[in-house]
Amino acid sequence: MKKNKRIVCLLVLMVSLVSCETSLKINIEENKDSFEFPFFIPEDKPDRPLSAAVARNYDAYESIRPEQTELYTQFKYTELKGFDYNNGDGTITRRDPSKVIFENGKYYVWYTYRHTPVKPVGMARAKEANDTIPSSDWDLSDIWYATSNDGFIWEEQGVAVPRPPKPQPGWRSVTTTDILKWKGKYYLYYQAFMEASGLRGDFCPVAVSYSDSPDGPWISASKVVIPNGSEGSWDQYSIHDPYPLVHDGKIYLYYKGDFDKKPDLKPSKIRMQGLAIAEDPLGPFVKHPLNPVINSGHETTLFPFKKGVAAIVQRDGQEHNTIQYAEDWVNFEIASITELLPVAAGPYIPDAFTDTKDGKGISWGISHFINAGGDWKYNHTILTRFDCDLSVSIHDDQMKKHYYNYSPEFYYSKHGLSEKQRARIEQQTSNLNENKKD
Ligand code: AAL
Repeated sequence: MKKNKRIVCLLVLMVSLVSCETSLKINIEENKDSFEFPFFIPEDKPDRPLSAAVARNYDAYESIRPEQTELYTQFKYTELKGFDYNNGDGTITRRDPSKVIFENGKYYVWYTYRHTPVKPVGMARAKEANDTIPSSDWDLSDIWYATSNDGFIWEEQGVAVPRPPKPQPGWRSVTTTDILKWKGKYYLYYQAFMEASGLRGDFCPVAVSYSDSPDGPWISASKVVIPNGSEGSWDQYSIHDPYPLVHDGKIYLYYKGDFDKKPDLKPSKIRMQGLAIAEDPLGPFVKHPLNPVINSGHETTLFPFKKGVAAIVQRDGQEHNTIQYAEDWVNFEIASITELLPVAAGPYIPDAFTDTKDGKGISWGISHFINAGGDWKYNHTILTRFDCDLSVSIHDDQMKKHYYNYSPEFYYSKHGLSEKQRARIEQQTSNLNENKKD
């Protein structure tokens, strides 16, 4: 009896499946035009079944086409003139540039400057570092600055913020600075190391110096202005890449945290970005309760855009190689995906400090290339210029292409298999042949 029941149920199921498929076929046949996706893609999201991918094209992006998206761009790079690196022997580094500002008829940029008698020994050998031997590329550094009339040829002006004497914050190294102009005064925020980077990790808080002129003299506030988080919190060790903008009558300072360190994973840490807000440049800065606010990226690079703020998110994390946007300056969404993004970019942002409600975007700035000589034994970083079209004021089609045609040589020389990978593949092949013989 049970067997007959099962047969009957199976028969009923098959009949209903066939009729459902038939009705679907009839439905599509009768309404073929509406089911087939149209050749000319509808401007607005059509009221019809859409795949997740096509629905996302309408819901998540400004335009179906990246080339028509204001917050999409390619990036172009130009070698800077005016900076000497001792033939790349690792004793001089310039890196992690600030935003670029325009004052007194010229451009200004500040950056980490290391000039040590020897090249860095590396963070893993931080125990060997001393007053003249740097651990990392940014150990034993000061904040220097340069000026330019065109953004391509720079004149180095010298030190802006030197390392202060012990035990002041930054006595070991002051690095990775950024500039704020607020009520006619200038503020340089920077990482303030009190131990050689790598001894415990890349651990530091943020300190600040201020001046009446971009040419200094700079007075240290002699205090930590953005402290490390409480024990067990995501930013308990690293407050990196301080990046101030002005919004809503306040100072919105974005920064990076390195956390979740798991030595068995490569890389061992993840990096995300947080936000701290103050009404006074010397603090107190209140960290946003939704921190971290950007789930990827490495150095912070943001700019006011229309009502909100945009971010160049590069190097680390699930959403690296994206440009993101937050209309509320807190909740970021991906605006576009791109490549060859500038690393540690300091854009020229004319409306960075104007508390604008209609940000115009950016078209160039200074970024850096780490391990510029291609040999970690002589590790040093150089500054470079980048150009792009993330500006509502320009429309440069050459920046809106979406395909880089890399040469075969680029793939083979820079992205070939390692010996270990070749050995694994050869082993797989021989296993396959062995199995065939059996
Ligand atoms: C940079 C920045 C911070 C880190 C180190 C120097 O790219 O993220 O400044 O501490 O690397």
